[in-house]
Amino acid sequence: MQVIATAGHVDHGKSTLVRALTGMEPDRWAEERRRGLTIDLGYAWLTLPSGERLAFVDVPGHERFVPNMLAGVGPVPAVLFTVAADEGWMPQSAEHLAAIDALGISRGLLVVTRADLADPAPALRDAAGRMGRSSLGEVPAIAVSAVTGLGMQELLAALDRLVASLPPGDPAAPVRLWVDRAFSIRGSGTVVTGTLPAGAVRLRDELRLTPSMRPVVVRGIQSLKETASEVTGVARVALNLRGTDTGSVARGMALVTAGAWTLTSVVDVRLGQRRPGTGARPPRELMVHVGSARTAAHVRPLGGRIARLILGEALPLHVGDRLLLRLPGAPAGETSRGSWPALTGATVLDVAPPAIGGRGAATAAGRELSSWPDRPGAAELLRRHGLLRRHALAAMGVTGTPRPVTGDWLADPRRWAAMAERLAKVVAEHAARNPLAPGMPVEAARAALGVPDRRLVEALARNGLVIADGLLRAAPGGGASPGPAGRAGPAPALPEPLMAAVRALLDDLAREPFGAPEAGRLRELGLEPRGIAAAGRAGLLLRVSDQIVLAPGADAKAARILAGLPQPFTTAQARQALHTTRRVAIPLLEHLDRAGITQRLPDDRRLVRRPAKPAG
Ligand SMILES: Nc1nc2c(ncn2[C@@H]2O[C@H](COP(=O)(O)OP(=O)(O)O)[C@@H](O)[C@H]2O)c(=O)[nH]1
Ligand SMILES: [Mg+2]
Repeated sequence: MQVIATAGHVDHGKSTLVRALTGMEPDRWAEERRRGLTIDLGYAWLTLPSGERLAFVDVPGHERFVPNMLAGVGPVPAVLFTVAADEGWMPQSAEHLAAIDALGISRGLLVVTRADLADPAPALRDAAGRMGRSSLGEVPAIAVSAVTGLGMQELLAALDRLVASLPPGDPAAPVRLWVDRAFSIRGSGTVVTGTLPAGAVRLRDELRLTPSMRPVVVRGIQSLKETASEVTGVARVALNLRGTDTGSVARGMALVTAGAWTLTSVVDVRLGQRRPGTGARPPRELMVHVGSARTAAHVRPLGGRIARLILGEALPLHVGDRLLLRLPGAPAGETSRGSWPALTGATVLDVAPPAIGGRGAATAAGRELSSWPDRPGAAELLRRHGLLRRHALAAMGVTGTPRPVTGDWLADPRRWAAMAERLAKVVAEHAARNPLAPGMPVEAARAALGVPDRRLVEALARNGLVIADGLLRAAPGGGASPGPAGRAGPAPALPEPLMAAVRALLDDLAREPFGAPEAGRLRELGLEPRGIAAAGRAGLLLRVSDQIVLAPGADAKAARILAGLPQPFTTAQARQALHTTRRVAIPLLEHLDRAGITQRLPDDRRLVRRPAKPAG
């Protein structure tokens, strides 16, 4: 199936043509039929000679109903453009063509109607020329008369050729069904209709209703009045919904696949290029039309053809979506040079744009976006955002995402490398500011980098940093931190006053290896617990307990001495052999127990279980 919208000035025979082709009445309202005037969208369909089915969305041609016309043309891929032979090109002919052009619709037919009333050739020539300069380009043109039947067979054949040439919808695409009608049927609840451009809807599918994103369940499907269990775009569909009441559904809302669209009220766009007066600045307020939706938008120019739109209502969008921008209250048709046209198109470049600060940032953003293609991909979006979750990128409408850096996070390679560099710097700075701290808390590093997830910090740390107990520091041998190569690998540089105190302590210990300094001596040297811990981590001191500090290797030396005693030995024997006091001997023996060098027996005596590794 395909769907095509009519277009053209009021009374140029659109509804008559649809009626003649389909045998159905597109003007649904009594008022429309009484006045012979299409006010709202009408729907009708036929089976073409080829067997292919074609649905029409018949639009109003009167200038008062332009928003309804746009809601009909918005979601369809092709148009049937009518011009009356006896009237020729008229204001709404121009306005409809401008809308088609702004939406970028490139497929269609020109039908010169009422050919029984005047020679169709001049109107045809004129219209074909104007359409040729629009997104439609050169399209097949046919003169018809609904009264005499002239050209109707030819028109059917042309429609068949057009339908055959239209791209089929991608059945795997996410669903976005713009609601163009919503009503209730007694006994079956809410029914919405719309043009499904792509994707599939099945019975019992759960979809989201924008903008509330309320879940609704499909409990009935009809396409062209036939009941179905599944429908695939392109199609006209009517869905019976559970989970909502009619009062809460209206034209302009959309039924969307959960998680597949970004519901956004801020977008960065490239304004349509087919506008006269290239120097014209966009107005501050515009109406935005997309699908069957319309909303007011505040326009912030970002330089060149790039602008940020702040939408009055959130819309489900993808990058690459085409918007129609309408100047509210502007006269139909094209406007004079230098002023902004009544209708222009815009291409959505970013559906979740970052906040922009001052003028300089705006100009930079505009410059960056100017270089983007109309359908940005993962590379462009990641370059701008740095980091994006995979599902967020999918909801922007980008498929084929690159490999995540961690979890479901995707990163721009250059930004990622810069972040790794910055993390190393932040950690080094933290170490310099807090020489006695065992490392930088991961959470603090996350905040300093301004990244949203600590897993990212962990992934970034893989390059030259280590994390232990939630603390980040330079990896030994990682080359990130210069330092003397001690027995425990390169140690972080310690501040000079601390180093001086450590040297004095090691001098004491060289004379009396197990004569751990008393609290008074430590105070005298200015050695506090944090300093001792830092020197311990640097391998400059051996921390036996919180109070007992010895030179590195003192434990191995003690083990060798104790191995020379008759086994098992008592604490007193050990204390004498080591020439020390109980204050040092007991924590030192417990330290050796923990290291598995000695074993404490139930009677408090000990055995040396294995010779200690040679010192050094
Ligand atoms: N003589 C003649 N009148 C036509 C033809 N097509 C439409 N009309 C008349 O033109 C008027 C407007 O037609 P309608 O289909 O409502 O125009 P719409 O506003 O474009 O939908 C009606 O009075 C039609 O009967 C035609 O081919 N020949
Ligand atoms: Mg009509």
